[in-house]
This record gives sequence, C-alpha cells and structure tokens, in this order.
Amino acid sequence: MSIIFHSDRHVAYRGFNVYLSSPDMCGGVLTGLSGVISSPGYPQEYSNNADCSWAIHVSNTSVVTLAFLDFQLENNEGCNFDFVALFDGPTVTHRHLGKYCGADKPPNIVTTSNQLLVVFKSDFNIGGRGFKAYYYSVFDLINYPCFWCNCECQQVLSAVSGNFSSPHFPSVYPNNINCHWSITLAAGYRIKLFFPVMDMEDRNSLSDECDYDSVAVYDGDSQTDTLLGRWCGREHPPSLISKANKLLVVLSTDRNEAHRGFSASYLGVICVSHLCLVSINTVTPDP
Ligand SMILES: [Ca+2]
Ligand SMILES: [Ca+2]
Repeated sequence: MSIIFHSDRHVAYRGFNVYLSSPDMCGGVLTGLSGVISSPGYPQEYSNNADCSWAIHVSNTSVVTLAFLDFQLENNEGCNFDFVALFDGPTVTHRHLGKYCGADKPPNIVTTSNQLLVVFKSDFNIGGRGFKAYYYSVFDLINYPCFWCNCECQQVLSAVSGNFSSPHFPSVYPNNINCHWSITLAAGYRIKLFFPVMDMEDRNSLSDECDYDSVAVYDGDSQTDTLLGRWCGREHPPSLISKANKLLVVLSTDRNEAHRGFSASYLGVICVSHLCLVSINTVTPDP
C-alpha cells in the first residue's frame, strides 16, 4: 500500500490523518526510551504468513533490554514454523541472540549495542495467541562508565595535601566523562596545584582550542569562578595557586580518542604577602 499526498501553490487546509490499524500491520522502527511490541492482532490469534520486523533504536549511550510478558506460538523443535528471532543490532546479519517458539516465555535479553532487531514469522497454518513484550533502554555502563552518574570522578578533597588523577590512570580515561575534583581547605589556606603528568587528546587544529578533551581549573568551587586555564594534549600547566581556599578541577572528554590522562598533586599553603609556605597538618592557619 502506498499513500501519496500532493498540494499545490495556494490555499491550504488542515489536511488529514491516517490511522494504520489493520490487525495484520506489524513491525516498525521504535526510538522511544521504552515501548511495547506484540504480534499482529494480539491477544487474538496471529495471522498465518506473518513477517514482521521491529527495529528498536535507543540513544547512543544505552543498551536495550527486552522482556516478554506473554508468549504462545506454534511449537516445534528448532522453531522453524513460527518464531521470534532476536538480533544484537539493526539487521539479521548481526549477532543472533535467540530464536523462540512454543509456550515458554523467552528469557530477558540485553543487547551489547543501542539497537535490537525483533523478527516474528509464522508459516501457513496453526497459530497461537502470539506474544507481547516490552523494551526499555538501560544506560551503557561498560562503554560510558561515568557519563550518567560521574560515579568514578566526583570527588571532594579536604585533606591539606593530596593527589588525584583521571579515571583509570595510567590507562586511558573513558570517553564521554565529566569529572569534578573540588578541593576545599580550611579558611586561610591557599592551594598550590601542579600536574606531574598531562597526556590528553590534542587541541582542535582548526580552532586551536581544547575542544575535544580538556582539564580546566577554576579559582573557587564552581565553574562560574575565574578560569585559571584549560589544557589538553601534552601541554604542561604551570603550577597554580588559588586566591582563596578552594579550587575546582574539571575533566571533560568527548566520545572518541582517549589518552592516559593526567595526575595532579596539591598542597595547602599559607601565604603572607607574596611568600607562600607549605603548611603542616598541625599548623592552624591564621585567617
Ligand atoms: Ca504456524
Ligand atoms: Ca577524546
């Protein structure tokens, strides 16, 4: 069936709306965060010679879980007559996740990518109630470990000296992360920060900016405070001194190309005029 709609150069009306509700309609492309699919006519018996494909496509940073709520198809060994087949990607050439028939509900399926193909076929006779399943997208924590929750890299540091580094350092850092290290010392301290290692993706050669991956340092506890600098590539930041007792370090990475990252060390110092001394834990700073 095809529907062709033409309009000319002038005079327009509201148009029309078509509902495709034939019980034999099946398949489609689903891009919502979750959704329901069922065999044609469900819960009535599905038609013979059905051939339906649902391509489920969720966001790039997610994987798809499919759970069956009901399942009753003609049964035979090998599921050659009527079946539901699942593929770990958009086409039947992708990895086969299973082929099911009969009355046993298939197990829940989780893809390794953000796409799942569900194929339902029936042969020329003997049917069943069919199936109903729902899918939902689940955050892909394997490829995007820190994207959602900043789980590995949301740190508040309050010891008078310390070290920190990009996630997984000295192995490569993850893509798509946004990490914050917030150093807050007692009032009266200032913070001296230096980076023994800096190995990030290079600057964008067109803009000459650190557009891809970067380490930024702010002179305070938020990104609205003065930016002391933003670095990438193998540029070594100079050692930095905060104007007060707080510093914020932000690591951002884009979706591809990762390097070893950085390691950083900081010390609380007490400054009198231009002279800054490294403090010892037992010394109480003079505000
Ligand atoms: Ca059949
Ligand atoms: Ca990158």
